[in-house]
Amino acid sequence: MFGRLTIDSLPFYSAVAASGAAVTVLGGLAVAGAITYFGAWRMVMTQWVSSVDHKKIGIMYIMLALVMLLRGFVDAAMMRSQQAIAYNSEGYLPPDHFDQIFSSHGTIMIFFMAMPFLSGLANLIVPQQIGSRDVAFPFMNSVSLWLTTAGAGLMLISLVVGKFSTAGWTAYPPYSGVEYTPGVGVDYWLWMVFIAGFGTTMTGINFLVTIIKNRAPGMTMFRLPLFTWTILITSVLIIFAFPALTVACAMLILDRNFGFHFFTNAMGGNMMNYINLFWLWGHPEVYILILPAFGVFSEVVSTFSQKRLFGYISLVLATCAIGLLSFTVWLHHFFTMGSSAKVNSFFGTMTTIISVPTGVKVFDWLLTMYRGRIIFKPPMLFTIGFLVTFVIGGLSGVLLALPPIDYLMHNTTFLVAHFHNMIIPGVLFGYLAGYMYWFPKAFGFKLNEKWGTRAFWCWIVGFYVAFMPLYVLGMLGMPRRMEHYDIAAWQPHLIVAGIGAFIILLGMICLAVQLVVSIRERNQALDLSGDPWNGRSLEWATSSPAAPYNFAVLPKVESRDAWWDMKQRGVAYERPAEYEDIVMPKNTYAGLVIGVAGGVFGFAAIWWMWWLALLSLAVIAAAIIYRASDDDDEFVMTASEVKAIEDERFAQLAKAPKNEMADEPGFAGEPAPEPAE
Ligand code: HEM
Ligand SMILES: [Cu+2]
Repeated sequence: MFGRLTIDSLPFYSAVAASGAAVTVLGGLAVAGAITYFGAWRMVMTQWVSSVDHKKIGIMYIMLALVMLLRGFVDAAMMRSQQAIAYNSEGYLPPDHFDQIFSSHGTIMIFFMAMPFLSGLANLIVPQQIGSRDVAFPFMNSVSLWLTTAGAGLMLISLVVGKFSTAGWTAYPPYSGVEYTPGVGVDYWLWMVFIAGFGTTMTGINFLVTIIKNRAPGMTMFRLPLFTWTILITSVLIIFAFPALTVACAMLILDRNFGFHFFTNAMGGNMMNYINLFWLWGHPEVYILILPAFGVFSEVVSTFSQKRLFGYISLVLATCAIGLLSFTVWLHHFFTMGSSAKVNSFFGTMTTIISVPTGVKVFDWLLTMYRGRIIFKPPMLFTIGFLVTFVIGGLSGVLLALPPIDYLMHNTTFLVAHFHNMIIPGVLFGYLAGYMYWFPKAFGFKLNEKWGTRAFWCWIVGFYVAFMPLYVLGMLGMPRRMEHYDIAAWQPHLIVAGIGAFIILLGMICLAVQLVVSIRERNQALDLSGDPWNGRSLEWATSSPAAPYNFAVLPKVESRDAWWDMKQRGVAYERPAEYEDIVMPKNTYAGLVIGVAGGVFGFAAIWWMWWLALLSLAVIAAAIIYRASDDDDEFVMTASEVKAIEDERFAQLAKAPKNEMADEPGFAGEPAPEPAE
C-alpha cells in the first residue's frame, strides 16, 4: 500500500533535520492559517489559483520564486557556517546531511528560484510589452505554473518525508545510480526535475507562439522591446534544451527503478552519456537564466538613463548569437573526463567565443549610460552593480574555458566562485531589478526605495565578501562540496566567506522589510498613471495594475520604444469613440488539478506506490479530457463593462501627476541627446 514509505522516513534521526521539517510544516500551516484568518479562501480559489490571466500567473510564479530564494539561502547559510567552523572538527552538520544541503541548494536555486522568477517576469510583462491581451495558450500557462509548483512542492516535502539526494544538483551517475545511492533521495531529485521540466517546456512553447503571433499591429520583430527579444530566444532555448534533461532524467529513472543500464558501468551502460545529455541542457540553461536578466538590464538602463537603448540591433543579434553558441560549448563542464586534446580545444575555443557577443552587450549598456541623465533608483543600482561584477566573473570564466587551466581548477571552489559570480549579479540581480522595476505595474504602488537601496548595498558587498575568498581558496586547492577539512590555511578565508553570507542575509532581510513597509505605506506611493518611471515600452501604457484585458484598444505601434514615441507624438492617452466587446478565457481549476495530480504522481513514483501513481495519471487524463471537451471556456466582457473600467482609469489618470519622474533630480523631460550609432 505505502510502497517503501515507512514511519522511519520521518526525520526524527537528527535535530537539525527535524527542525527543518518542523519549519516547513509550520510554514505551510501558517500560510493556511493566514488565509483562513483573513477569510480569503474564496478569493484565493476563484481569483488566483484558478486564474488563467498571465499577470496573476506571473505574480504567483514570482511568489514561489521568492519563497524558494529564502529556502535556498537558508541552505547556503548553513553550508557557509559549517565550513567556517569545520577545520579539524565535524562542525554541526554530519556529512550525509551536508551533502543533502548542497544538493538541495543548487537544485532549488536553479529549478525553483531562478526558473519560476524568469517565467513570472515573462508572464507579467511580455504580453503587455507586445501589446497583447494574453499569452497564446492561457490554459496551458496555468498548467505550466502548477507543474512547476508541484516540483517545488516535492522539494519541500523531501524535507519532511524521506531524505533528499546527496548527488549534487547534477546527479551524476554512477554515484546517483541505485548501486551507490539507494533510497529515495535521487528519486526525489529526478521526479521533481522531470515534472517541473514539463511545465517549463510548455512555458517555452507558449512564449514562442505568443511573441510570434500575438504582437500588436505595427509591432514588427525589430520593434520588440529587448526584454521580449530575450524571452523569445530563451523560449527557443527552452524548447531545444529541456527535452535533453527530461530524457536524461527518464533514463536514469529507468536505471534506478526498473533495472535498466543506460548509465551503469556494467552491462554496456556509459555514465558519460548522462553527463553529455545533462550539459546539453545545462549549458543552454545558464543562458536561459541569464538572457532574460540581460533583457531586464536593457530596459532598466535605457529608462533610467532617459535615453534610447544604444545599439538595439547589435543587442538583438548578440542575443541570437549567444543563443546559438550556447549549444556548442557543453563539454567545457567536463574537460577533465578524458576527451582528446582536439575535442577539448574545440570546446574551449567555442566557449571563449561566447564572450564576444556578451562583451558587445556590456559596451551597449555602457554607451546607453554614456551622456545619459542617470537616475539612481534601486533597479538601476542593481544594473550598475551587475555591470561591474559580471565582468569579473566573465574573466574568470574565460580562464576556466582554457582546458589546461581547467585541469587545475576543476571541482575547486574557484569554479564555485566563478559561477556564483555570474549567477548572482547576472541572474539574481537582474530578476531583483525586474521585480523592483515592474512591481508597480503588478500591484499599483511602488516599492520603498530606501529599503531597496539598502538591500542592494547588502547584496553587493555581501557578494564580494562571500565569494572573492572562494577564488583564493580554489587556488589554494580547496575542492568544492567539502564537509570538513584539516588545512589550517583555508579557515580564515572560509570565515570571511561566512561573514559575507551574513551580509547577504541582511540583504534578504532588507528585501522582506521593503515589501512589508511598501505594503503598509502604499497610499503614499500609488502609481496612478501606470507609467511611474516615464517608461519607453508598451507595458507602461496600461493602468497599474493592468485591466484583465490589458488594452481596451490594441495599440498601433509606429516605432521602437513605442510608448515613448506615442507620448512624444501626443497620442498616448487617446480614448476611442467607442469600445468593443472583448472575449476572455474563463478561469478553470483544471490546471491546478493537473498540477496537484502531477505532484501526487511524483510522490507515489518516488515511494513506489504504483496504484497511487496510476490513479493520479488517470486524474490528469480526466482533467485534460474534461477541459478539451468543455466548449464553455470563454466569456465576453461587454463594451459597457470595458467602458466602465476605462472611465475609472481615466478618472485616475486625471489625478495622476503628469510625469511622475518630473521631481527627480536629473529629470530630462525631453529625450537626452543621442550619440550617433
Ligand atoms: C545567496 C547567496 C548564495 C550563497 C551564500 C551561496 C553559497 C553556496 C555554497 C556555499 C555552495 C557550496 C559550495 C561547495 O560546493 O563547496 C553553493 C553551491 C551552489 N550554488 Fe550557491 N549560493 C548562493 C546563491 C546561489 C544562487 C542565486 C544560485 C543559482 C541561481 C546558486 C547556485 C548554486 C549551485 C548550482 C551550486 C552547486 C551545488 C552543487 O555542488 O551541486 N547559489 N552555493
Ligand atoms: Cu557551460
